[in-house]
Amino acid sequence: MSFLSKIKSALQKTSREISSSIAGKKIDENFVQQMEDALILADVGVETATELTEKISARRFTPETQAEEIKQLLIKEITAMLAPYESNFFAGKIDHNPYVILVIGVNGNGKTTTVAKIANIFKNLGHRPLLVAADTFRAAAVEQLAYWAHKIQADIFTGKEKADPAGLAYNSLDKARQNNNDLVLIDTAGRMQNRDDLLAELEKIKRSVKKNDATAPHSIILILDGLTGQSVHNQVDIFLEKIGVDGIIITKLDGTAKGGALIALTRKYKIPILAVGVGENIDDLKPFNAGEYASAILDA
Ligand SMILES: Nc1nc2c(ncn2[C@@H]2O[C@H](COP(=O)(O)OP(=O)(O)O)[C@@H](O)[C@H]2O)c(=O)[nH]1
Ligand SMILES: [Mg+2]
Repeated sequence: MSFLSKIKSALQKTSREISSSIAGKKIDENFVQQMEDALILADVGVETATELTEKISARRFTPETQAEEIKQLLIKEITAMLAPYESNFFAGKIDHNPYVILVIGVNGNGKTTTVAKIANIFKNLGHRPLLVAADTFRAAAVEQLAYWAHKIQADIFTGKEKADPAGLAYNSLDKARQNNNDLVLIDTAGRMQNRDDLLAELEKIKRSVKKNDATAPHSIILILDGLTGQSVHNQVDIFLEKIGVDGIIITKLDGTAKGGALIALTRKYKIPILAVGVGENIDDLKPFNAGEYASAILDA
């Protein structure tokens, strides 16, 4: 499946909702209300939905105005809103050696899978990633990363079961230098006895990486699950405050009708969207492009 059609099909559930509020409708106040509702249902956020609707209304269209015209207008507005949060992550331009990426997020959000997907992209660009299994509490987590490492023929660094993740993270930088890995991807745990424990552990990992290289971690990527809904904002709040977040990746856009959540997130936090996850396979991580995304959620 081509790159664009993959994004489009991933966002089909979202676009179906929005498009059906527009297509073939007589353009009147009722129409505008329905469009606003559809945008809110797609989780673009009430504020943004209202703003978009007002922009459309301000055009003072006639009943003859074609739905297609409105669609194009929405695409233009959404693209403009999101364009500042595109990133060139996929260009693979890393400016440290080794470049250290810390991957964080709640359990089940897609961290381990996304680490593998990122590694694969960078590997195909000629880099030499090292996957670090810092979720040492669950043997299954290490096995999952090892499975992917084997599959994409990338190097992996693991510790003994229940090894200290911070110590492992520290050592992984030495390992990368010995091994000539120019990219270190640290996969972390998402669940602990409680939230404070998890955050304390992540802080410790960050500190120990910094002890090894004062400039590291060079990027902290927060993985969010596109199926989460509004509580995703709580997750961002917590990780942003306690650990810091340089970029966001939203996974599982293929399964959600709430693909608009990305708009609300960027407007609130102004953090770049590095990529979007559109499936479980290794090549199902796509760069985030504002125009493509806007077209996809409007099925254009
Ligand atoms: N459909 C879909 N599933 C995904 C995506 N990303 C991850 N997953 C699945 O979500 C589940 C949890 O992923 P995992 O990487 O183990 O999450 P972690 O607990 O954060 O490490 C797995 O079954 C993945 O295959 C995505 O973009 N789309
Ligand atoms: Mg995991």
